[in-house]
Amino acid sequence: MPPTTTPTITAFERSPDRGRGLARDMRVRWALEEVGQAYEVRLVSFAAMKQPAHLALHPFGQIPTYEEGGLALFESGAIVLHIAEQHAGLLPADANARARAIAWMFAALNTVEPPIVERSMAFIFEQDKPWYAERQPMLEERVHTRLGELSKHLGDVGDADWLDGAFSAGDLLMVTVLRRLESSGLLTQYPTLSAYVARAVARPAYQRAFAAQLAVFTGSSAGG
Ligand code: GTB
Repeated sequence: MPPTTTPTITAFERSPDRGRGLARDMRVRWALEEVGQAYEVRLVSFAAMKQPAHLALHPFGQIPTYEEGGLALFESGAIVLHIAEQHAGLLPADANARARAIAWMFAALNTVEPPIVERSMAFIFEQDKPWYAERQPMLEERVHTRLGELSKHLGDVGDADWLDGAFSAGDLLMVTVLRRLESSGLLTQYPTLSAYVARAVARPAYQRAFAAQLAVFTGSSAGG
């Protein structure tokens, strides 16, 4: 059942990605747009995220959070799953297809995202370390392994548009994960995956969500 009160999510007051839609509120905004659920956004600073009021919502002091009526949630995957369960459009009605779509949600966050994040964390924080030159090719190889497997899956299911039948919350999460590679150039080596991401980001709901988070950045830039 859709909520009776308008949900409120949290997002960075000033995102380090400069409005490129890479912070994890993007996936929540996108899910809400896909199902046509209006929402409000409370912007938080890095300092506010570590204060008791925010820690009461998010034990790790991060964004995004989601509040709706008496419910407060953290973890973008759990939030997207909650939205998908409340509304039609992001999970199939058939029980088996639904279970498979949820498996793709976990695959995005648990199997594909970790090597991507580990590679980018090393790129950002370890470039000056003596082990970086030796470690980075290994981290990159782990990303390639997952990209190759994912590309093969999409190709093997008959050049499918989406991971398993209709667009689902699994695709939504997977695309937000893959987008984290945009600036690395790694994705361009996989035309099937590049086309998959392009198809997803062309969706009107994605475009609305992207514009909304970009407006936060451009708005705050103009003001500050
Ligand atoms: N597992 C949690 C979830 O999925 O919700 C992870 C949440 C998380 O990592 N939140 C980050 C955060 O609040 C923002 S999204 N960080 C502040 C902190 O930990 O103090 C991660 C993120 C940040 C910036 C970029 N970027 O600039 O490109 C990309 C992704």
